[in-house]
Amino acid sequence: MKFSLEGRTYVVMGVANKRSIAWGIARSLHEAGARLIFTYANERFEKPVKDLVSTLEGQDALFYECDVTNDEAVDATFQQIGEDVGTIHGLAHCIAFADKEDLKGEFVETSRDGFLLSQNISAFSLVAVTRAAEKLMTEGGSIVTMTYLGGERVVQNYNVMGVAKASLDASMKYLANDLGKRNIRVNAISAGPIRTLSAKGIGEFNSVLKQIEEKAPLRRTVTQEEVGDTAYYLMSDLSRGVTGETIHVDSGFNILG
Ligand code: NDP
Ligand code: KAL
Repeated sequence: MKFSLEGRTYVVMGVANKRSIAWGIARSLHEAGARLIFTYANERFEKPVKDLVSTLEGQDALFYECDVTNDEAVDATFQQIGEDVGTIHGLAHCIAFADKEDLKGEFVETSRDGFLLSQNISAFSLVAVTRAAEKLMTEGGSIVTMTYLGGERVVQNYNVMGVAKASLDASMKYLANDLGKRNIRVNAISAGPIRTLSAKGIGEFNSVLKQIEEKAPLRRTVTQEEVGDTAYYLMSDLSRGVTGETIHVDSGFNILG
């Protein structure tokens, strides 16, 4: 039995399908008794997300469309959430995007538009949703974002997304400093590679997985469930003294030289 999150409400952003990391987080929070709110980028995803959530027994979830590139949409979404539920206790930000063309070859070839697009969706969005969500965290709260090792060091092909994750990681720390006085914590999970829709069709993904199986201390890749349980820890009072932190859920791969 988990430390209960009953009576608490969490916003989960970035469920695309059952393989999504956000879905692993949602299931873990659901098992702990939390009420969940889901956002998706556009109405195309409304039905698939609702169908998925209908498999969570006894979950009285709410759903909102929210494209994070649109300030009005972000503000309107959180205003509506406030009107519908009042207080929220946490938010999982599981959103990233870069143009496929910028995820291969040399980083030096990145275009201005490609650079700004990935920064906008993958890094600034954390600032925008935090600003809107914190108003609803009247009892304190916990914000968790998803990052990757490629923001700390050079990982082949990650390119423009690595620079976006470096920006996300720094944003996470500045936000933690701002919001700490209101007892709102902001942390990141750095996940090892997991086969999701985002990873689909990306060249060399299989060889990245193989490298983890061969070299990571645990000699295996990680699962959405393992990331979900770490998000649960960060959302719960078990982590009440932790903010501005990045927890690597990556079978220990990041410690290797
Ligand atoms: P998914 O493809 O399942 O999720 C990516 C999500 O980003 C989708 O739900 C997509 O929404 C959302 N998104 C993209 N653009 C927008 C937008 N403009 N507005 C709102 N939402 C948007 O992949 P993952 O679960 O792998 O990715 C989740 C997070 O985890 C990302 O930050 C990723 O960088 C990170 N991560 C992933 C790793 C992996 O190996 N998979 C490793 C480390 C970190 P929609 O479907 O509605 O378009
Ligand atoms: C070194 C790794 C290999 C892969 C390289 C780059 C991965 C970048 C992740 C980024 C989020 C992927 C995309 O933006 C894909 C996008 O261009 C096309 N896909 C889509 O539009 C789908 C339909 C939607 C749902 O996707 C999004 N994102 O909206 C990194 C690996 C080892 C680890 C990974 C995959 C990290 C990560 O950040 O996801």
